[in-house]
Amino acid sequence: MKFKVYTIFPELFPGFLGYSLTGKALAEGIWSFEAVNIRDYALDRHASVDDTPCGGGAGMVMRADVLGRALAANHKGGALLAMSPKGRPLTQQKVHELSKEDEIGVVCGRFEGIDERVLEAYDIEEISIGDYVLTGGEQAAQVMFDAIIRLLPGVLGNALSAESESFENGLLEYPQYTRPVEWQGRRVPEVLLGGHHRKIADWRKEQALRITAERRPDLLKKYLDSKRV
Ligand code: JF5
Repeated sequence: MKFKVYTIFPELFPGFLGYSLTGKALAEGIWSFEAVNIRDYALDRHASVDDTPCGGGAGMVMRADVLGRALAANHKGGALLAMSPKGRPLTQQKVHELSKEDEIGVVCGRFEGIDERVLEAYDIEEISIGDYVLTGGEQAAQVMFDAIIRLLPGVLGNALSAESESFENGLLEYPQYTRPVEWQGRRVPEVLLGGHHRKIADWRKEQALRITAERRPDLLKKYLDSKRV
C-alpha cells in the first residue's frame, strides 16, 4: 500500500504512523508514503496556496490552480480522496475497501476548504472522520491511514482480534478485563472466570447489545434490521 499525500505540511508525515505497529509495518515495507508539497506548485513570489473565497465570507480557500498543478504532476490514476468535514463518513466497511487498493492519493485540505472545481475535475471523493472541524486534513489522513494499515496482511499479529472488535460485527465491543481478579474492591465478572465458553459468548453478546443500545442507538437499529429481528 502506498499513500500519496498532498499537503502544505509534508514534515507532518509519517507523524504518529512512524511509531508502534504502523511504524514497524512502515520499516518492513508493508506500506509506504510520499508527501507532495503543494507549495512547490505555487508560482508567485510569496508561494501562495490560498486566496479569499469568491462571494465573500470568512477565511481562505485552497487555490484551484496550485493544487491542480500538484495533482497534474503527481496523480497517475487510482483512488483520490480529500479529508474534509463535508465528506462522506469513514466507516470500517470503507476502510476495508480502501485496504484493497495498491495506491491511494489523499489531499489534505486546510483553511475553509478546497476550490470545488479541483474536486470535480479530478473526481476526488471527500471523506470525513467525524462531525467536528480540525485545523487541517493531515490529522484526519493519519487517522484514516492508521485504520487502513492495521488491516494490511502482516500488520496485526492476531487476525481474530481485528474481527471481534467494535464495528466488525456491527455492534460496539463488550467490556474487557484482565488480572488481578480483584482490584480496589471490584471483581472481574464471575462468568469470565468459569471457563464456560458458551456462557462467556452469551454474556459478551448481551453486553455488546446493552452498550450499543445505550451509546449508539443508530448502530443497534442497523444491526437489528440486518438480522431482520
Ligand atoms: C479540513 C476544510 C478540511 O476538519 C477536517 C475533518 C473533520 N472530519 N474529517 C475531516 O479536515 C480538515 C477542515 C476544513 C477542509
